[in-house]
Amino acid sequence: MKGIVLSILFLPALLYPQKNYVEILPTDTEADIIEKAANVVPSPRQLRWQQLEMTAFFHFGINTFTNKEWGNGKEDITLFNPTSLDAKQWVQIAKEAGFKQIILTAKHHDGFCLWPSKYTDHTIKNTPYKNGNGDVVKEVAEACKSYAIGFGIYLSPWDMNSALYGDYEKYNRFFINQLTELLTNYGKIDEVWFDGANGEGPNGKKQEYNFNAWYQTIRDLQPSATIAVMGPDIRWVGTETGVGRETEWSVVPVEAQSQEAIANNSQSDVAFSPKGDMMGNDLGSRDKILKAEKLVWYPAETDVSIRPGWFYHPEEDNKVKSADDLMNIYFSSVGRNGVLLLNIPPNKQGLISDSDAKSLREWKIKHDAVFSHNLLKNATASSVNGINTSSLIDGNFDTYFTTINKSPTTTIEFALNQNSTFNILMIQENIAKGQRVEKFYAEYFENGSWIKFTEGTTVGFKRLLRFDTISADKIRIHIESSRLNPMLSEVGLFYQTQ
Ligand code: FUL
Ligand code: CA
Repeated sequence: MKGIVLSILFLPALLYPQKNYVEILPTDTEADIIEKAANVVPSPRQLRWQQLEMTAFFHFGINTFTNKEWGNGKEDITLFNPTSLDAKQWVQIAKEAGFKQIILTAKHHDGFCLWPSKYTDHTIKNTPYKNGNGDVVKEVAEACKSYAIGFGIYLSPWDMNSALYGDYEKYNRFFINQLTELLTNYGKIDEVWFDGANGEGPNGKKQEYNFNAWYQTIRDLQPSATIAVMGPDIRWVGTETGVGRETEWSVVPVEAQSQEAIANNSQSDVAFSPKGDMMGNDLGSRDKILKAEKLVWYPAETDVSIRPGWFYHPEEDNKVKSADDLMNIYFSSVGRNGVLLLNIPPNKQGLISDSDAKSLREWKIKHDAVFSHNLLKNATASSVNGINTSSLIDGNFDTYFTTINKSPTTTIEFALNQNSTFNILMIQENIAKGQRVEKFYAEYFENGSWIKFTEGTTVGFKRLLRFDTISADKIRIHIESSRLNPMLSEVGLFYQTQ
């Protein structure tokens, strides 16, 4: 009898082991579905990636020399001749600005390969660069290793140069061969980025991609690499402006992973911007997940270029985003539960231009001036129904607060040891255990009463909110709604002077 009671008690834990996906059954009640959603967690590779917060893109290739955004596969590749390429300079600038991983366009839609691929002549070996002995993938991979930051590759599924494009068997084999070269000859690869753009090849034919075989190749050769955009691990946020959603769920119905949907939403012609259906305001609310058949952990990557174009164009030297622009982008990407992927395109010399480096340096100084001083650091945290409340301000992501009896609501009060001035609130959920918070607001104490100063919906890995400057010595955060008990890693209060 006792045994039966025990197994009934432990049944929910057995039913919902924490994985990065979960099936919804027709018999599941609303409460079952919420509980399942609350227990979907990132895979180890997804968790590592989310914790990077900021990754950088290097768009570099034949377009850099033809001054185009998209080539057509017919360009004269002998134009490719960077005079003073220095991959260490690229990586050093990115690292000093706070980026933890970079992704290089090994091949863009024009089909030109930055490495000497054996499977086509349209490569760096047939250019004057280093008399045909150059390999930019190798140079960047080695620079990343020496600066100890992650390295990823962008390999365009669409290849406007390949004569095989349009032949299902031959092109997929060719693509896997190229992928294999990149995944075996350059050490550890941390991310593989497949673009959604998919048009016609040189013979006017469209190609069907054997994505599952490509994914299998990556899992076999580089099991810890995340596969982004046209891939199962990382979702394109749906814009290319650096702006993510205010409500950003990393747990979404599996339909969000549909390759067809991603391709339809991406550019099929350079004159068109992404169509943006992926920018629906709500991908993962209760309304959406209650209708789903399967839920997956599929977090948002927010990509944007530091310049108007993805490739370097000299006429854009005075259109580089300023430190303030980059700060805004930080808030609208990382601050909205996304990972920022900022493109910094090297120029024709093979260097990051001074204007880009300057903006990045200035932004980093601003960023650190704000975020190195958490005004709650020495505060006293309390909560009537909280457990581990002090772990909210210990500067350690892995230690976290939660509620007793799995309560989905709570109030946490922070008493500062002096009156302080602030205009930014940060909240982080311990996503290793799931994403749960659905609604919250914050108040400060003044003249005997509590006054609301900000509110939000989802939190996720990181939520940053800006508001008019306040001076107070007490604040509190109300979690109004959560899927099961909230699990919060860190809370911060910061002040940006200008
Ligand atoms: C798009 C491409 O067409 C752009 O050229 C760029 O590479 C961007 C990151 O993705 O779909
Ligand atoms: Ca903590």
